[in-house]
This record gives sequence, structure tokens and C-alpha cells, in this order.
Amino acid sequence: MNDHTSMNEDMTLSENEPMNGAQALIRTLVDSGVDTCFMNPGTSEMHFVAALDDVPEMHSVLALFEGVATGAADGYARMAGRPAAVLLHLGPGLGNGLANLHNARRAHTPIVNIVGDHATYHAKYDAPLQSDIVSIAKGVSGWIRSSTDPTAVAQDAADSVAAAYGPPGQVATLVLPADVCWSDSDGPVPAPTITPPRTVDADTIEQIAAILRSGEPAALFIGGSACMEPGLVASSRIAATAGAQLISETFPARLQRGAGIPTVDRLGYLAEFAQAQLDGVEHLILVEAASPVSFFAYPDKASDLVPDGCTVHVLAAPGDDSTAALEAVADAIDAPADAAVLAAPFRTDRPSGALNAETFAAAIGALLPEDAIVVDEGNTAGLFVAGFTAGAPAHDWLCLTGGAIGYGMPVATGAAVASPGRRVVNLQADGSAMYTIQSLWTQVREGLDVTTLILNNQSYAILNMELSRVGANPGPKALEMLDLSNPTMDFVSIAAGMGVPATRATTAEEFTEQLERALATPGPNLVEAILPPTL
Ligand SMILES: Cc1ncc(C[n+]2csc(CCOP(=O)(O)OP(=O)(O)O)c2C)c(N)n1
Repeated sequence: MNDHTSMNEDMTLSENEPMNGAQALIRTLVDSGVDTCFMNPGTSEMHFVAALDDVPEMHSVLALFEGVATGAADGYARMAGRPAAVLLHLGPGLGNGLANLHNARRAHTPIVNIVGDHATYHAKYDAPLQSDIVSIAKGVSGWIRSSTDPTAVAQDAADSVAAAYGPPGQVATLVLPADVCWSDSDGPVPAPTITPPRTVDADTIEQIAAILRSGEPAALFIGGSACMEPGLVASSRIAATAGAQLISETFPARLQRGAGIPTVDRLGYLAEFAQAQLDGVEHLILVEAASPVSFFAYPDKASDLVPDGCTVHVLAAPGDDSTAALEAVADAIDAPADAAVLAAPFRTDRPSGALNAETFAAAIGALLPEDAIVVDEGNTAGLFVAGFTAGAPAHDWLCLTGGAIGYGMPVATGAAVASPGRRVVNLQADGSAMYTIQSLWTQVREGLDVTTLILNNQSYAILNMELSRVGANPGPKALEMLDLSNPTMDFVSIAAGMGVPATRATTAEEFTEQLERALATPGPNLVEAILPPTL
């Protein structure tokens, strides 16, 4: 008889019923605080799917492409602060989900990534879907385990949750053969112990404080949890007191900003801008951020953006308690508690006239609701929105951490699942939208409050700029590869086909009115903004 002594009282399965591996695994996940699973299952995951009815606390969310499931798990954890699970179908399903797992890895997002596999005894037949799942998972996972024993699968699940938390957060991949799911288990295991972020030692705090006291030109370069309000307050106190610069990563996973929250400049995407920001800095202090490098190599341009003669110091690495470290440094340099420089509230006026990148941004600055979650994949046409919303009511801003486009719509979906009652505003460039557009279907099914704003410039505009920056000499065939106008895309029809109410705006007035209506309407909706390319 299986031992079910560690089962919770609220279990749907009674204590004396045997549990199969899938039931024990899902029960363990839920008991460990992982109660949402984004999935796209197949035959090898059918017992996992069947077990969902036995553990009703698991919120299962169907995605119509694996990249939607993995991106949604990323968005969910960025907002919830705890992992979601993902369920994918063997190597091909994992491969389809890889780009957004890459972005999640770059964001240090905790994810429990479950990849179904053939039954253990079936592998030797090399059936069509057989593949080397572990090799595919390696590039994005900080932890991988193949669960081959139904009596150990619950512990494997608990271990995967602990591994996902890190610190720092990471993708923990659990390969789950079908027979492990359908065989008798030993029941669930208790929630694992989660390792808290590491404390930064007193010597490091004192060394950084001494640098800041020296008065030599210094910059704090922050990322990770330092971009949440408490970390920003401590960073801003330090910067104001020491006369240091405060700069965040170019694309932070989650930045809290808006009226009443300390302001921080983001490092420029273009190396020349970043170099201008860092010019003259003699001490670059890293706080949960990697030393800055250029996104790409360009002929005759630097890859390393640290200025010549500047010394790089690490106050906190990813996985360290950077907020406590920043607060300790602030106290060590006697930074007054109220020294942080907070963004003053301001609203832009409702724009009028032509719809372009600036009037698009002004409309959002005028209307962004309190506590909104902005998921930014606006790319070139969305460039002005951050500036125009700097004084808008406080909000969260999520960025593309790993450069793999097609992240915005899935992350918006997951962020909304994690944040009932908050409006998600997805700034979504047209080219990137088309990678994972089926996110809209999941948004309808789950009744999510996501307003998608398509920036339709009919172009891979940034690549037009990159063509000249890399020194290439494009002809008409090359330019055609960056053009999305033939045929044109009709996002209103695409959205309607998935049940999302949508409108199209061609003037600033139309866009502002449609945005206002969308933000006030529960559930998902979409506004397509027709804009000229900025580049
Ligand atoms: C997964 C992935 N595939 C391809 C690229 C290369 N890429 C970078 S930007 C871009 C085009 C983006 O176009 P769009 O989203 O319309 O934004 P715009 O440049 O027009 O502002 C492409 C294809 C990428 N970054 N990631």
C-alpha cells in the first residue's frame, strides 16, 4: 500500500486511494506553491492532463503554441514572485518553447519546466517523437533531471521547485516519462525548503561605501530585484548623497516606476548612447547586473562598454539580497532616509493630429491607469512611451531581457494571470506580435484584462537601422526581407478571429479615444495603431 501520510486534508483524492505519479507530482507542486501550469500537451502527457481533475487547485492554462506557454510562465513569475509550471510535449514541444525560456533565463525567472517524454521502456524503439530532450534543455536550464521512478517523482517535483527558486531564479527542467505518470507512486511529498537570497557580507558593504565616500565619479548599475521600489529607494538615496549616477540595465525584467517612485535612467540600447552615459565614470558598481556590453558586435566599435580606466565592483550578484545590501550602503554613507529623488506626478495632454511614435506615447502618458503592468515589446515605434509615462501613476514595466522577440504577448498573458484586478498594457510591435499572436486566444479563454496595442509600422524597422550600422550595403532584395507591407497585416481581423474585440486607429484622436475605451472595458481587447516607421 502506498504511504500517503504527508497528504493534506483538503485533497480531493482520499488518503487510501493510490495515487499515480502524475497525481502525486501535481499535488506536490500545488503544496509547494506552484498552482498554475501553462501547457500544450500531447499523448505522452495524457496522464498529467487527466490528473488535473484530481487536483483542482492546479490552475491549468492552455496555450496554442509552446512559446506562449513558456513566455506566460515568465510573465507570471515576474509578477507573482513565484514560479509557474509549464508542460511541454517532448523535444519538439520544448524546442518550440525555447526562445521564451531563453528570455526567462536572462530574467532569472523561476520556472518549473516539465517536458513529457515517451515511457522509459519505449525509448529504445526510437519512435518518431524520440529526441535528446536533455541536450535541447541544456542551453536554457539551470537544473535538469529525468524522473524515471514513479516512487521518486513527487520528490523530483519538490526538488524542481526548490531549484527553480535558486537563488537566483532559473529554469528547472523535469523530464517526465509517460509510464512514470501512469504508474503507482508513493504519494506527494511536503513542500521543499526554499533558499533565501544570500546576504552580502559586511566587508563588501564597507568597500563600496568607501568608494562612494571618496567622491570619485561613480555609477550604480542596477538590475534584478534592485529595480523594485525598495531597491530603487535605497539606490536613489545613495546616488543623491554620494553624487553618483544611477543607471539600470537596458532591459530590466521588472522595473517599478511612475509618480512617487525613484527615477532611474536605463542604459541606452545603442552602444554610443551607453558609452556617453558612462563617460567619465571611474567606479562602476554592479547591483544584480552584469557588466555592460554592446548587444551586438559592430565593425570598429567596442563590445565592452566599461570606460577605459574605470574599475568594476560587485556589490550584489544575481541571487544576493541586493535591497538589503543597498540599504546597508546607504546607511553606511549616512544617506538621509528621504534623500531618494522621486518622480513627480505628471500627465501628458491628450494628443491630436497625426498618429506617430510621439503621439502614440502621449496618449498612453495621458491615460495609463494606476497600477498598470506595461509589457514592452514596442521596439522602435514604442521608444517614446517610457519618457511620456515617467510621471504617470505608479506602474510596473516588463522588458525583453534576452532579445528573443515574440515575448510580449505571452508575457502579458502570464502577467495578467498572476495579477487579477490590474490592467496589463502590452506595447506590441507588429513584427514581434506575429511570433506568438495566438496568445490572444488564451487571453480570451482566461478572461484576462490585457489591452494589446499593436504598433503597426509594416516593417522590421530596427533591422533597417542595423543594416547600416553593421556596414552592410543593402539592395532591393535585402530591403524586401525587412518589409512587412506586402501583404499588409490586418490585426483587427486577426484579433476578431480569436474573439478579441479590436479597433484600428489612424489619427492621434482616434487612438486616444480607442485606448480610453479599451482600458475601461474588462477582458482582453486590442487597438491597432497605424504608424509610419520611425527608422
Ligand atoms: C527570436 C528572434 N528572431 C529574430 C530576431 C531578429 N529581430 C530583431 S528585431 C526584429 C524585427 C522587429 O520588428 P518589429 O517587432 O516589427 O519592431 P520594429 O523593429 O518595426 O520596431 C527581428 C526579426 C530576434 N531578435 N529574435
